[in-house]
Amino acid sequence: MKVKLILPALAEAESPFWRPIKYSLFPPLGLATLAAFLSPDDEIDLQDQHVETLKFNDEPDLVLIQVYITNAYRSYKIANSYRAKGCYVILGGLHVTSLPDEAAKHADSIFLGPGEDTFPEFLKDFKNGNPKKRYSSSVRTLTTLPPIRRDLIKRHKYLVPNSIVVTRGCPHHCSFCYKDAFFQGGKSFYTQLVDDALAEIDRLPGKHLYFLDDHLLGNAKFATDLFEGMKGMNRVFQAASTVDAILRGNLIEKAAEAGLRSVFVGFETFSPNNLKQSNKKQNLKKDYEAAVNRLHALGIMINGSFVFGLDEDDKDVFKRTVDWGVKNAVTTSTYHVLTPYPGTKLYKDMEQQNRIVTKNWDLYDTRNVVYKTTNLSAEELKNGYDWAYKEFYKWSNIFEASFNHESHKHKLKHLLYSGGWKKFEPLWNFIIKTKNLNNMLPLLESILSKVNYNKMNQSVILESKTQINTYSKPST
Ligand code: B12
Ligand code: SF4
Repeated sequence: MKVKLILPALAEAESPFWRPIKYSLFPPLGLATLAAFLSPDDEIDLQDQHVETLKFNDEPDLVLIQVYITNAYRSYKIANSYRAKGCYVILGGLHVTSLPDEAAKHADSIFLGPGEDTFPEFLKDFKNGNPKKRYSSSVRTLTTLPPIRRDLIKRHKYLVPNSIVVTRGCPHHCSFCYKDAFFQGGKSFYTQLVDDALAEIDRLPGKHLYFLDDHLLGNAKFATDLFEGMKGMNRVFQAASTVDAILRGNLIEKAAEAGLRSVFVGFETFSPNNLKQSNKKQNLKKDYEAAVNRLHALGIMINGSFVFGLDEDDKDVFKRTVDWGVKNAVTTSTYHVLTPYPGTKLYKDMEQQNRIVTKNWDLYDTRNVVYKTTNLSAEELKNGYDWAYKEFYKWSNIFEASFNHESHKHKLKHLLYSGGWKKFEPLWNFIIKTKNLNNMLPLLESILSKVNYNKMNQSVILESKTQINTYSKPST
């Protein structure tokens, strides 16, 4: 059978803010995961519109499309055109799970939640000629999965071809997060077997890995065993964690020993009321600066995530947040305008309060204001968000933040990583055009090389270890 798997480009692909490098980072891992359930005899074509021009002159038997919120309209168009040719089209992913009735109008079958249990079930039904209209995931396990079809990924087109996920979901329940909606009907946080995860890592060439897990440190037992197993594998990796997990116990030291060199941290807001509004209990009463110091003492760079537009935010929030990041030598900051994704608690609350102002999903990209604000006007929020990005990534601030590190090596790494990520767009575009992106990986690996601890750093670790006693209460 001929099967086509498509990741349509996000709406931003046509906007002036399109940054080709941001969308040439990761290959379509979800689709390569699903492809593993197909037969070796199937003729498979996996296309990612972020890095290649889609071919439409084919007539596959089966078309799978991954739908995110801001590629939804494009996905529906592609689905309609293949259905018009008589191909069987199935849609799945986050947005289909949030709004199944909307998606169902453009598909022969739709899939809610993760696909590891439902896609193989569908394949059986499809072969028997009686596929269902709707499949909802309920069996949540990552054991005995066939190896991801990484051979279908065009590695040279990505800066980070070695993306990997060894857990699914997260133990927390933030009200703006997709997580609860996506995983409803079954477990919302589960892990691979450690040996399977290590085997998957072993199959990946080179040194660098990027864990796309929502919270790699979320299950302490699993993470401890994983990091133990990774020692000696000579890897450098990037991942995501919460402030809480960074401060608790000594898991973060184990992660650093295993090769963790940069971490995405959801700080989101400094206001306790905003944290309560977002049900982000795990951040309440946590000392963000202690977390930052602890990471820096371990030579780990930080990508801080911050949300603007929560109800307590005022006009000063933008400057406060940027200044804090610079002062605390945060390497990169990701700012978001609060976005009520359909299916989330935040969306339901806002809809009840009549605060949703548009349902144009193309605008739900965390750069636009799609709801009625409270303290700030929509214009102030949008301008403040744009200002924060410009301000944080001004050369003077990049230099100042870099120089706030103790070690010279960390200063240099910070400068190269932050400057390289935001300041050389034309160069990135040139490298992408000349198809040399994957050749940049050794440079990334060297920027992520180890910063050796020194006496000063050790004392910071000890200081933060004494502080953790006060924060050690698990928050889930
Ligand atoms: C990689 C990634 C990206 C990449 C995406 C491109 C790519 N090549 O994958 C890039 C960097 C472009 C990106 C950008 C953004 N992202 Co992003 N990203 C992720 C991340 C970290 C991993 C995705 C992944 O690979 N997951 C692992 C695979 C195995 O799971 P999966 O893709 O979901 O696929 C499974 C199922 O969904 C299902 N499935 C999927 N498609 C289909 C199709 C069919 C037919 C079937 C049967 C099943 C099926 O089966 C798969 C196996 O179970 C997720 C977080 C996460 N952990 O998922 C956030 C996430 C998707 N991103 C998010 C956000 C907010 C953004 C940004 C808006 C951030 C920003 N401010 O710029 C932008 C724009 C996204 C948008 N406009 O919608 C949110 C989405 C919220 C939402 N409700 O849409 C997430 C969930 C993070 C979070 N915790 O909030 N992102
Ligand atoms: S901690 Fe992160 S992934 Fe987990 S529920 Fe909150 S926002 Fe979502």
